[in-house]
Amino acid sequence: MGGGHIHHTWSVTTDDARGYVLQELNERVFRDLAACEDNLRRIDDHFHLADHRHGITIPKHLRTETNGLHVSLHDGSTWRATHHVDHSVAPSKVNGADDAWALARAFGLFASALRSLPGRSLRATIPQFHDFTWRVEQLRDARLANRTGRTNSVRRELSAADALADRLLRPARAIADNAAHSVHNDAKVTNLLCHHTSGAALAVVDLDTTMPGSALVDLGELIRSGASDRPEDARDVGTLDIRRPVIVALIEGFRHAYDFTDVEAALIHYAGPVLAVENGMRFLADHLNGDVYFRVDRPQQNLDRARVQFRLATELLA
Ligand code: GN1
Ligand code: MG
Repeated sequence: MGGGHIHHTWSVTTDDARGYVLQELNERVFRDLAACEDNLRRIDDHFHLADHRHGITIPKHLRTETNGLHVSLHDGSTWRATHHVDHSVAPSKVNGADDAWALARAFGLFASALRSLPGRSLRATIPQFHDFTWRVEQLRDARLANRTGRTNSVRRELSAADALADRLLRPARAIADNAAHSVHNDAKVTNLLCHHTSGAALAVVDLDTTMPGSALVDLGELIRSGASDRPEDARDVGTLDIRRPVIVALIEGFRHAYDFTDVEAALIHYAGPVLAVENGMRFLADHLNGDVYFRVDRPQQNLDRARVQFRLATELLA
């Protein structure tokens, strides 16, 4: 199954017609697999053992004989599997305002459900994952290191990143400072499974970054991934527009299921731009570093991804 930039994913059907999703995990990105596994077990229990219903679910993980969720092979690779969610497909984009409302509500329900997760907080699986200032520093380091000699060719994108980051530094800090629960942290629209005919949201996937964070980050990811109907790596970025009714519906759908505090509500306007710029800086840094983090199919792909994010942020702030 294509789509994800980090793990490798296969759809598997056994001879007795049972469906599974099998993943080889990327341990360069997820270095603390024990933290991932610990979190995932608790999240899986919360959604599959809890007697109350959350209105949204996650795929059920297969357990090993020792109740583990991962299996490491002799070659050092690590794998896990979930049951296939019946009748589901992953959306490639948001089709319109009604669709947007329902997809955002699903992530709102997910974040709401995590509020009642029993016990201690989830562990941080990737430290500083949404630390905006750190992402600014990583981009600066990548530019100075100039490992692939690409720095000169992306001067324009670097100044766009600088200007946008300056403008968003304070709201980004405010979003992080008000984080109070665990959230998904990678709530892009393609991390949902929907019913193949009705389009209804069925399950949230890609749970490795589910850890403490801000629900505004989830809303921001939804906005930056759903605002346009063009792909994340679109090449003709000058013609990329955002769909205001879709954005309104994303906000309303999320809020229908998740109660923001007043402080958070005042920051909603910044969620989309902050997450667009954060992702843009990460894509651009990876382009400068030689595409070592996000999987690419072609040499300029991370640069195109970065340009799309900066364009989206500019449009969202206009
Ligand atoms: C990655 O794994 P995937 O493709 O769902 C990334 C997210 C980015 C996203 C951009 C662990 O998500 O943070 O927002 O790409 N995940 C990780 O599309 O870095
Ligand atoms: Mg994914």
